[in-house]
Amino acid sequence: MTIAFPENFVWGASTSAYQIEGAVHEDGRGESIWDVFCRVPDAIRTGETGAIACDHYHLWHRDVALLRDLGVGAYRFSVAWPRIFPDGRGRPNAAGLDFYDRLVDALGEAGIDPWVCLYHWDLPQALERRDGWRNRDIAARFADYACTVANRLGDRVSYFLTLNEPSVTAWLGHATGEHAPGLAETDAFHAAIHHQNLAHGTAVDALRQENEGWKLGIVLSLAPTRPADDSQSALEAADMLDALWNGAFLDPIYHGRYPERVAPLVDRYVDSGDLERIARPLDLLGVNHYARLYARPDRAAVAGLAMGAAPAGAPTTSMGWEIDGGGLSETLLRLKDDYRNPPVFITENGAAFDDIPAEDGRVHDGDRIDYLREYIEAVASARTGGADVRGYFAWSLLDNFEWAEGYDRRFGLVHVDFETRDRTPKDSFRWYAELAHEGILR
Ligand code: IFM
Repeated sequence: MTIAFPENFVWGASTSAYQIEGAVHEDGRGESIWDVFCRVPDAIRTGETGAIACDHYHLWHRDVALLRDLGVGAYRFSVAWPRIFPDGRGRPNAAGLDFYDRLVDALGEAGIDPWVCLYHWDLPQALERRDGWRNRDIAARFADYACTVANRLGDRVSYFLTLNEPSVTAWLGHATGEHAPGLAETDAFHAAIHHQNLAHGTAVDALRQENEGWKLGIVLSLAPTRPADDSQSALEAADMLDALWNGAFLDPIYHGRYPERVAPLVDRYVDSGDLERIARPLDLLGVNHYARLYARPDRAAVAGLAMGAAPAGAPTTSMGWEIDGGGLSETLLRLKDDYRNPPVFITENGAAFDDIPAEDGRVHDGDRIDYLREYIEAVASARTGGADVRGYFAWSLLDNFEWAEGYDRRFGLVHVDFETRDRTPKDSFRWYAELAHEGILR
């Protein structure tokens, strides 16, 4: 079966700053919460850090050349907030802005549209010392930072995305403690939900004031939720997970209110005018999707429930995440039915597998090609069902630092040798290049 995508459908690839840049002490960059978290014993399964990562800070020319070979029309990357405001406030660090300026120029020369994500989890540690996402003041700090970046790059960049996956920051960073800043506290969890929404809305207002022509959006991690077993309590946990994971971010943005189950939890952080500000119209919604989420009650957990990403016996990636493109089409059709069918770009989708270079020096990752084909087919089927999906960005361009999992969860279209930093395009790279070139899924 072949599926033709429209000519203006955007094909892209995604990365994020802390996962690829390295150079954490260079050119005046301040510490981020991830630099600190990586030093906590056992926080990272492999004991590794993002200190060097793919060394993209030095090898970015090579990575732009790879993007050109891949033939994608767009590249989504994130700006490291602590490179711009090492102390969280004050005067911006010129060297940090210069780095992204050069990158944007090089992308322009290569004919690739830069999509700038302003926050992909690397909060300046200086702001964490002032209670990070627990402190309402972060909304103003974020809007300031967003305008500083956009005013520098926005003569060549049209697309700005505010936050990446606020549900993950709230949940893993503040409820389970698996991500930086490593908190597992009820109040922190609830405050982080609302203050991220508020930061998004405040930044959108500020950016619109600077330039009405910029295309603005947010990137949400969205997934259908399911009960982990057929008990009534698991069913309730799945409904609650849906409200906390999906609704807590979608509903304020598209309906101007929190879901019924979430409102009483965040109420005390919500001031008058907040919800109007969060609900300002957007140009697009970025959707990151990998797998459905399976919920079961867990009284000891901050959120009162625990989640997994696969039922027993399901085919999975090396993250243990279920492989089933049906979860993506379901997510997209729900956006159409329940959220007024916003213009959507899949800003992340992809799979980690245990890729090992073969004797011929190549990486034969047929499993990744099968995965991508299945999920891109799901995009096509949601489009046929009326969902307004306008683009797809593969996660990720490069193998990179997979947060608490370290470097051996390889998501890249390009294999990275973390000893030498050599880059080797995998078979999936060539497959995706053909798709991006022809717009035809085979
Ligand atoms: O690597 C992450 C990325 O930083 C955010 N979305 C999910 C990816 C895979 O876990």
